[in-house]
Parts: sequence; structure tokens; C-alpha cells
Amino acid sequence: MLQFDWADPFDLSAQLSDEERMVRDTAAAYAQEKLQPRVTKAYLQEDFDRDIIHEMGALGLLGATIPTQYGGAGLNYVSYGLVAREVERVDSGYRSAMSVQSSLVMHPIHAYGTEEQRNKYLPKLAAGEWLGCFGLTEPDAGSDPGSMRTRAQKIDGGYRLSGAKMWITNSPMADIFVVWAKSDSHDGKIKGFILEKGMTGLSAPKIKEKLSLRASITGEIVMDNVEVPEENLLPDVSGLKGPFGCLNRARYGIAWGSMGAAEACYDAARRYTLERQQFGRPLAATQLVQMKLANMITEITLGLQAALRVGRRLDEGEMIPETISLIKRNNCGKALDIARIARDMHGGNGISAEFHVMRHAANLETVNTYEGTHDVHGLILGRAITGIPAF
Ligand code: TGC
Ligand code: FAD
Repeated sequence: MLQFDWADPFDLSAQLSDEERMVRDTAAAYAQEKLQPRVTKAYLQEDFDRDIIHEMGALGLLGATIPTQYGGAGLNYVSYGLVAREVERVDSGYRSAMSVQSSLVMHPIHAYGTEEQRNKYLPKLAAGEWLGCFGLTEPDAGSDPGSMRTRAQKIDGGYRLSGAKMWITNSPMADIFVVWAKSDSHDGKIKGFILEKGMTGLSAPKIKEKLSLRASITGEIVMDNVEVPEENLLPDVSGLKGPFGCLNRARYGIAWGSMGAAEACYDAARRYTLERQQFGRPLAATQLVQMKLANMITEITLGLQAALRVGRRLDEGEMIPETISLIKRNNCGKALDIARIARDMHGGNGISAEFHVMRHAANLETVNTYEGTHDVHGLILGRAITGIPAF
């Protein structure tokens, strides 16, 4: 009889190809050797180290699914998910930086852009030479991006953009801004535009004093009559399906990433309760603690299998957005529960930065909110189940 593996009960590893295992191991080594040692200080100081993007670029972790001819790694979606899991095992904010660059900036340029745009932007984004951000959310348009106010007005040789985006990962440090705006010359339809740092009227103030995702930089994008040349329009998509096409990929990555954070919390809770003695025995010798650990690994195991299933379907060309909503919603919600319980299992130590679980729990509050809140994904599923939009 085979032994139960407390870390990987369904032997996920055996379900991966040699290349996928190699990608996972490369990302894991980088995350543990280079990201883990700097995360606590970065988090406490609310500081994102720009060098991380160069390092990830050098390892091929940016734009993992983008073809090699544009500087990407040409990997499959399962590999992309495995990278997200390893990076988020350290911190959700580091995975955020990576997934925005890959799924929300490089993907739209690759999928909706011209050949000139692909050649101009993708190699530098893949190398981490340029950092990108994605502007969809506005102060008054979050879950309902169709109500955005940002406008693109046609002018000679291009467009004039006015409006403001809010809660934008990477924006204060970004070189490239993929911004979504309603365009008057396209019947008011939403179009994507590539803005570049330094354009007149473009600014990206930092949002300070976040209590979550502090190792990631977040800001606004303020566009005060920014003139954007015609060649910076993403020509090949119109309407909300443009940004949603990007979000499908990022949400999929988050389903893997959140499980990485959950695994870190489960592992910490297991180690802590095996060592910590109260009432003359390890905490892990109590029924309540064992039940909590059993619940954690059950949800992690199911969540990882679900993410793998959706990844395999994506790699076969089967894109069903509701299946991505299902895993984004469930995995983020379960990861948040797991992090909160792991925090509790550490007692007073659980609130210390040294033990990491509280940082994960605080981060996962954001992860459960961005890219579509837990409830909005429930409503997306509800619509698909009943045929009735209830937003
Ligand atoms: P709805 O009528 O449903 O759709 C409008 C058009 O879009 C198409 N569509 C999709 N296409 C591809 N993939 C999907 N997942 C799609 N969902 C919808 C749809 O077919 C339609 O196309 P067409 O051709 O008929 O025009 O639109 P709605 O306005 O009713 O939307 C409702 C809802 C709730 C589904 C949607 O608005 C939603 O998902 N809201 C959540 C917003 C969100 O996720 N924002 C994310 C902002 S970016 C971010 O958070 C990055 S954080 C990154 C990090 O740091 O890691
Ligand atoms: P709201 O839409 O106002 O929702 C508030 C509450 O109401 C939620 O609980 C929601 O579930 C609920 N709700 C909303 N509609 C309904 C309904 N119809 N029925 C029932 N309940 C409902 N956006 C970007 O574009 N790019 C980024 O890079 C980015 N990065 C982010 C980074 C961070 C740290 C954070 C916190 C957010 C980021 N976001 C980004 C924005 C994020 O996508 C939004 O915060 C999210 O979509 C929710 O929108 P909102 O904050 O306006 O909340």
C-alpha cells in the first residue's frame, strides 16, 4: 500500500509533464531563494522592489505563454499556473506584479495588437525592462466596468483620453499602461489603448497605507487630455470582451496562486502545531487541530486538481469563462479561510510578521476582491445556471 503524502495527497506532481515540473521547480527555487528573504521588509515598508521584474524576466517568468518569437517563454497554461502558485506561496503581491504583466499587459498586446505593437512592446515586457499595468477599474466603476467614464475622443492622428482609473497594480512604476476607454469614433464601444510613461497629461499617483498587498505597488491612472497616437490603439477587439479576455487568463492564474498561499499557511500551521506544546502535548495532538489541518489539505487538494483541470482544457483550446469563475471564486475563498484559520492556530505569534500567516490572510482579502469579487463570480455562475443575469 502507498503512503499518504500530507503535502500532495493526489500526487499532482505525477500529473505534470517533465517540462511542467521543471518550470515549477525553477519558479519555486527563485521564489524561495530570492523572494522569501526580502518579503517581510518589503511588506512592512510598503515597498515594491522593481528589480524583481528584471529577475523574473531573466528567468522567463513574464509572459510565460507568449510565443518565443516575441520574447515570451512559449509555455502552456498549466506551466503559467504552476509559476503563479510558487510565486504566491511567498506573497500574493509578487504574483500580482507577475500576472498583471503577463495576462493583462502582454496578452492583450499579443491577442489584439498589431505586429508592430507586438514587436515594439513584448520583448521588453518579457525581459522585465518595461513594467506594465492594466487600467479597467474606476472610482465609480468596479464590479460594473461597463459603466466606465473614461473617454477617447478622435483627434487628428489619434485619440485624446480623459478619465481616471483606480486601484491599478503597478501603475506608479509602470512604463506601459493598457487602458480601456469608451471611444466616440467606435460608436461609444470600449477600446484598448497603449499609453506610455511621459505622455503629456498622464500621471499615476501611488495609493498609500494599504493594509493588504503591501509588497505590491498600487496607484491611480489620471488622464488629463492625454494624446495617444493612432498606432497605440489595440485594433482587434471592441467591447468588454477585450478586457474580459485578459481577465480570463489572470483569474485562472489567481486560482493557482491562491492555492500556493494556502499551502504556505497549511504548511506553517502544521509545523507550528507539531512543535508548540500546551497542556503537556503538541497542539497537533488535539482533535480540533487535526480537523483543521484535514480541512485545509482537503480544500487545497481539490482546488489544485480543479485548477489543473481548467488549465488542461485551456491548453486544449477550450475556454469556458464560467469554469474560470468557479475556480477563481472557490480557490480564493478557501485560501482566505485557510489563512485566517492558520493565523488563529498560531495564537499570539500568528499576528507577528515573522510567522507570515497574517500577511497571507491580509493579502488574500484583496485576492478575493480583485479580478471580480467572490460574490460577482457567484453571480456569473448564477447567470450561467439559470439564464437570468442578477447583477
Ligand atoms: P456582459 O453582458 O456579461 O458581457 C459584455 C461582453 O463581454 C463578453 N464577456 C466575456 N468575454 C470573454 N470572457 C469573459 N469572461 C466574458 N464575460 C463577458 C460578453 O460576451 C459580451 O460580449 P458582446 O460581444 O456581446 O458585447 O457584461 P456585464 O456588463 O453584464 O458584466 C457583468 C460582469 C459581472 C460579468 C462583469 O462586469 C464582471 O466580471 N465584473 C467584475 C469586474 C472585474 O473583474 N474587474 C477586474 C479589474 S482588473 C483587476 O482587478 C486586476 S487585479 C490584478 C492583480 O493585481 O493581480
Ligand atoms: P464594488 O464593485 O463597489 O463592490 C463592493 C461590494 O459590492 C462587493 O462586495 C461586491 O461583491 C458587491 N457587489 C457589487 N455588485 C453587486 C451586485 N450586483 N450584487 C451583489 N453584490 C454586489 N483593477 C484594475 O482595473 N486593474 C488593476 O490592476 C487592479 N488592481 C487592484 C489591486 C488592488 C490591491 C485592489 C484592492 C484592487 C485592484 N483592482 C484593479 C480593482 C478591483 O478589480 C476592484 O476592486 C474589484 O473589481 C471590485 O470593484 P470595487 O472595488 O469597485 O467594488
